[in-house]
Amino acid sequence: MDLLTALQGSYGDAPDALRIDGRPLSREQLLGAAGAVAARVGGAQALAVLARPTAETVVAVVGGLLAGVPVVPVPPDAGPVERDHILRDSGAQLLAGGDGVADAASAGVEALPVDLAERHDAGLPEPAAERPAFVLYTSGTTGPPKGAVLSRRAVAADLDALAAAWDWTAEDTLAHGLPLFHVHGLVLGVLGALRTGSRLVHTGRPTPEAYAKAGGSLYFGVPTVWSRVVADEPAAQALAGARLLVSGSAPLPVPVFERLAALTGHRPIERYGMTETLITVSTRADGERRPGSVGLPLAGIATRLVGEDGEPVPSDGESVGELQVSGPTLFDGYLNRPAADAEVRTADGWFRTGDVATIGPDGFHRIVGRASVDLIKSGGFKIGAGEVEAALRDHPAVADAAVVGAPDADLGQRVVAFVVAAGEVTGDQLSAFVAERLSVHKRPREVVLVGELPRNAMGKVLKKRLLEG
Ligand code: MCA
Ligand code: AMP
Repeated sequence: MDLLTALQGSYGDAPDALRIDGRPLSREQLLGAAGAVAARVGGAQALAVLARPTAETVVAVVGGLLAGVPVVPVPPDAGPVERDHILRDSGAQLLAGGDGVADAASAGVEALPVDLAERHDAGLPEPAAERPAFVLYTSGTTGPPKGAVLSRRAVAADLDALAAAWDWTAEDTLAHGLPLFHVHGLVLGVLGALRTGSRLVHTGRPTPEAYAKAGGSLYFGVPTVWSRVVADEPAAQALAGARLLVSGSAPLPVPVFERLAALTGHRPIERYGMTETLITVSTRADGERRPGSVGLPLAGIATRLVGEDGEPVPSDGESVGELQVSGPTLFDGYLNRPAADAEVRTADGWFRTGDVATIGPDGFHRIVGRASVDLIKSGGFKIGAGEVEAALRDHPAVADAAVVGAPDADLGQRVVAFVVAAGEVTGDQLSAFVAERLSVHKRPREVVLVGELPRNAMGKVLKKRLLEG
């Protein structure tokens, strides 16, 4: 079946089937402009898209997908270190979006123009389901981000399973303002609308005021967004007319769940996933929505808990183990990184999430935490401590650095850097240095200058001790 079923079909000729940061777009416009992109990219190894939340970004992404060329979203605020890594690693020679020629020239690739007024019927056959749809860059504990290769089949399987779990249909209007370079905002938040045929309102930024005005029936947000929504009572109350509020990408604090339910009359859906597996576990539109729980595996997904000794952990709602998943939504592997790929797969073909969970006798899953302190979730963004530490060490006034995720009421966790200085430098300067080289959301929100870092006998930094202060 076609990946973009509803887009290709006859459904929906509204002039604002999509509204991206205020810009209306009909499906016919999207398909025509994307067809022109598809005609230009055909045969390319990959198409990088500087993924600002704009209609041009959506057109470029759909153009790549129509042509069967893997789409590589680049965070629009990525500094040269992160951007060049993504372009080099993915082999993308074409860059769409941003300031066109200027951005492409500074990145050393060719600019691919996107013109919303163009109309072209690419007339291309549907690419094979095994072809990669996306290469999505995701942070690991060490080193630069890895490119997760996601097939068209995996994306389609996940969207269909989510549509079934959430009763998501062409009658819905999906509203959100999440970034378009990750699974949440792009795969669910754009392709989900194009596959189900629902309308899409992208609010540009995920602010409470914008959500209140969006008129959605279905809303997506990361916990930071929901926590900001409940802090703005009128905005929260404006969501009472919606059908379903969905939270994901990080744990939704129970008080935020309860407050959202009280102010909107909707107990939010919580769902769990990863870039590498897409969304695998969720509560249901027609089922129980329990605070602190992500519910049941989606159709076609199997899960299990494994202890540190490699033995199965019982589903008693109390015993914790590493959550492992299998099913049709799993990625094909990390681009150019067979060793990293081998690390996350078990001998019998399951994916090791690195998340620690419990499963109740009723099958409900609870995510308890992460196995590694070196993966930080801040505002729903995954940030590898190692990548930020490496960026800090590139500063001439930094002798050593250790990065941790400290608890934060707004962001879930905030990036805190402990730095041993080798010269005159301030925390603000170091934070700005990271923001310029990597993405802005990876910058330390707090820098603590220390004389030395606590280490164990093996020389490993004792991060738990840093967190305890
Ligand atoms: C601040 N800014 C700076 C600097 N400091 N710019 C340059 N240098 C600096 N030092 C600017 C930023 O560019 C931005 O500008 C503005 O300040 C605010 O930035 P920031 O403070 O980082 O934003 P925030 O308000 O803290 O962001 C909260 C947020 C954001 C909006 C909730 O964290 C967010 O969008 N999260 C979504 C993450 C997500 O989608 N994750 C999905 C991963 P300007 O305003 O001009 O832009 S996929 C996934 O996890 C799986 C599959 C799943 O389960 O979904
Ligand atoms: P990413 O690599 O950005 O796709 O982030 C995936 C990670 O986000 C998972 O491994 C979890 O640690 C976390 N995550 C996603 N959804 C949830 C959720 N509903 N509750 C808790 N953690 C979540």
